[in-house]
Order: sequence, then C-alpha cells, then structure tokens
Amino acid sequence: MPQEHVTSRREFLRRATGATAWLAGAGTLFDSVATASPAASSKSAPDLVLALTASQSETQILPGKPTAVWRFAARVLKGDGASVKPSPGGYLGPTLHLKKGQRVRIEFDNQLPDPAIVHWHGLHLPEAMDGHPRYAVGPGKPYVYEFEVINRAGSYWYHPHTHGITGRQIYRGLAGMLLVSDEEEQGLRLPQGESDLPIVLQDRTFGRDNQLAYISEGGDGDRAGSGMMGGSMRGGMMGMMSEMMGFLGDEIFVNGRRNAVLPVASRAYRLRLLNASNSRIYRLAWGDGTPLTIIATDGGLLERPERRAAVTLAPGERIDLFADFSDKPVGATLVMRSLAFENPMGGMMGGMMRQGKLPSGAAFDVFRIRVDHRDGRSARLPERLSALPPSKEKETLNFGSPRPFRLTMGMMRWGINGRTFDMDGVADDEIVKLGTSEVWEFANDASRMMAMPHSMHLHGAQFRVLGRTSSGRRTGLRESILDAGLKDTVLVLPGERVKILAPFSRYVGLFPYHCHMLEHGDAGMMRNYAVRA
Ligand SMILES: [Cu+2]
Repeated sequence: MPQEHVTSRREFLRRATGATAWLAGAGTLFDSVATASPAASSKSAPDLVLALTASQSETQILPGKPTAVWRFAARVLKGDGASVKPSPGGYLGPTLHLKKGQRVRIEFDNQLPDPAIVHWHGLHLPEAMDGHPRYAVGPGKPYVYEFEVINRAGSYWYHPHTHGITGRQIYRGLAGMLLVSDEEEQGLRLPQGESDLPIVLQDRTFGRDNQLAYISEGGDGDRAGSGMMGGSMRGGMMGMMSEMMGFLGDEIFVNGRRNAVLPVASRAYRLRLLNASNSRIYRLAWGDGTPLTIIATDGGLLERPERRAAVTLAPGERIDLFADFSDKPVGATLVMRSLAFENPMGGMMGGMMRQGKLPSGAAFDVFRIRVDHRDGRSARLPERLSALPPSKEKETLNFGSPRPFRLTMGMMRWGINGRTFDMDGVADDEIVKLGTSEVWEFANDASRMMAMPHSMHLHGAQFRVLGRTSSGRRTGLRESILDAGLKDTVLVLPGERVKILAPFSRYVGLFPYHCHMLEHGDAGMMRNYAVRA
C-alpha cells in the first residue's frame, strides 16, 4: 500500500471522531467477501480509494440569493485520477467511473446535520456495503465501503438511503452517477469521453428566498397561487398530499440546472439518462419525432439497439441513448420532450394531484441539445451490442407460481403485502435461497380511492422482466415502457401485474426492496428480503 494513501487514511480516521467498531473491522471486510465469492479470494489492497463527503453547501441557481443544497464531493486517494469527474454546474455529486473487477474502497464522511448512508443503486454488493438504512451513520461519522465491482458495464448511481428521509436528502441534492465500464463494452467503440454524457433528470420547486421547497417544509407562502394547490395550501393540504402521493416539482432540472442546454459537437453521443426525480415519471421523446435509439437500460447494454418513438422512465430507472448529431449544422437545436400521458393517479386523491404547476402526465421540454461546433468524426452503432446472461426461466424454483407481492394501501400508508418497513425484520415469505432464481410478481390492484404507479426496486439483484398483464387500455405511458435488458427498477402501473425473474447469487444477507417513488419508500413502502445459504 503506497505511503501516500496510508497517510490520508490515518488523517481520515483521526478526523472522524467516534469511528469505532465499524472502522476497526474494516480491514476484515474483504475476508467476508472472500467467503462469499471465490473470485474475490485474494486479500489485497484496493485498486481505487475514494474519499466521499456529503455536506451542506450552496449554489447559484436563480439571480440573487444562492440556493442552499446538500451535495456529495469526492476525491481520489489512490488509483486512477479519472475515476471522479465533477458534475458540470448545479448541485449533483461527481460522476464516479469504476471498472468491472476493480476493488474499491470508499471512505464516506457524513458532514450533514442528518444521519446518512450511501446506496450504490444497481451494484451487486455484500449486504454491509449496499447502504441498507440500518447502517446509517450520524453527523460527523464515517462509513467505509470495500467491495469488488462485479456488475457489467452500465449506468448506475449513488444516493442516500436513510430511513424515512431519503426523499428529502436526495431532493436537497444528494445524488450522482456511477458508471461501470468493462472489456465487452470497450470493444464496441461506443462514443466515450466528452461524447458520453450523464443526464440526470429531476424536478424541483422554489419557495421563499430562492430556496428549494419540499413537502411540508414551507417556504411557499409567497408563491403566486396556482389553483387550489397554490400559495398557502402547499404546506398544509398539499404537503400531506405530496407526502402520500409523491412529490412533483414545478420545474425540471437537468444535471442540477434549470432550462438546461447541453452543448454538443456534430458527432455521435452516448446520452445516459437517469430519472433521479423523487416521484415524477417521464415519457421521453425527441421533439422532432426522430425515434430514440436505446442501447442500454438499468443493468447495462441491450443485446441490440431498440428504436422507439417514446420511452417511459420511472424514478430510479436509466436508459442510455445513442444519438448521432453528425448531420446537424452548427447552431441546430434538438429538444428532448416528455410527452403527455394519461395521469396514472386515479381515484379521488389522484384527481386532486392532477392540479399544480406541472402535474403528472403534462407535456414539457426536458432539455435542449445545441450543436455548437463541427466535428467530422462519425461513429457507427453496432447492430449487436452485448450478450446478456441467460435467464434460465424454466430452471427457476417457482416457475409458474410466482412469489406474490401486492402493492397495498392500508390505514393511508403504502405497503407491500400489507406490511410496512421493519428495519431488521423479514417475514417467512421474504426469504430466498442463495444460488437460486425466482419469479416474483408485483400486483398493483388499484382501489378506487388510491390508484398510483409504483417504481419497484430490488437491491442485490439485476432481474429480467418476464411480462406484464393489464387491462390493455391505452394510456400513453404503458405503450412507452421498455422492459428489455437487465433491470433493477420496474414501473408497475395501476391495475398491472408485472412478473420478474431475479437471481440471488453470491451474497447472503438482508436486502431492501421498495418503491423508488421516494415519498412512498420513506412512508414505509419498503421491505427486506433475506438471502440465506
Ligand atoms: Cu410507490
């Protein structure tokens, strides 16, 4: 281990007062990985060591008073200096670039006034490295992650996973992209470097003094009224509604900036879109009607590019687009739109949520691409991108009788099979066996009072979507859903049943599965499942 790293690590430990048992045990973490995975058997120093902090900050978004935000910052303590790339402007955390097979240590330092823990969304990790809310550390406390990157190349992301306050913490700015590359992907010569753009979609509302306003945090008293949801209604009735139905911001932010314009050259790009909004669903399409060329979903490259007029992107989901601007003149602009769709929030409550400045299902511009210089280079998109691991559907334990997960509403609280989150708890019907695959079925049997889409996310597994059954009624949203490739998050619309095939490999332990509409998850629409040997 290089001396330089030892020094900075000691420094970190000294600074992080109160770091006790956990840090003392950190040196043994690779042992526990090793017992679970033969591939990680050599107990060696990590290839990459990052320091990651979360702290209070401010940024200039509107003219006048800066906006208070919370943000991640990272620096490389050891290894490839290009592993951390700052997010351009805005408040988002830097983009982390990891490689498959890399052994990584991330020394997280919580400088927030809140407890916090970081989840590496989409990565397959040992339980203690995955950011389960029970590992949250208090203000001023560290948490050391050590893991091997075993995921295939893909667009993943990181965000806090603190019980009950994840929505608020992400809303204030705590999120960043985490890109994994591998040899298969490198061989394809897809656009990279400056031609590979993370595009993080969020929605935000400004309240008093240019500050971000969230649910019942107030700050909206001086806003111009927008119907019954405007003005002073927001903190009270609207706050309660948002808390239950999910927060929708008034304005769209891309990479932490509003009215985002992304300057490009006239060449081909890889656009990595992440929906990091609290609860908003997008139905993305190019403004000029050009089909979207999708090359990857949550868990990495598709077998072949998919061309679609529009694609639905639910909270937590990612799609990578291939976009060739080589025939565009300098000065040309192209708009990414979110197309109108039938508001999936039904029932009495859903009717109320159809109001507000930017209701669910409204059409709006998401961002603009502007060609600002010429570049002769053109890139060819291969027709075959990747070989997905075989899904072995017929070999699953319960093929034909899926494990049922009803998305429920009881006592005005969202739940799963009628239960809400229990920090260490797991029910008998939530235990799976290491080394097996199972079919799970999420059933969103909407009631008349409450019909909401849910964006279901599993930690610890990349799954396949086997199919969805629904009434078949056209809503716009449903027709645009892309279930291809490996997924870790899947949208389940009201009235739908969605079947997935999930493998439980490599690591035993307790892993959360939950709705990624952050207000639903925070309200308890989250459970553990246990992987046992
Ligand atoms: Cu939900």
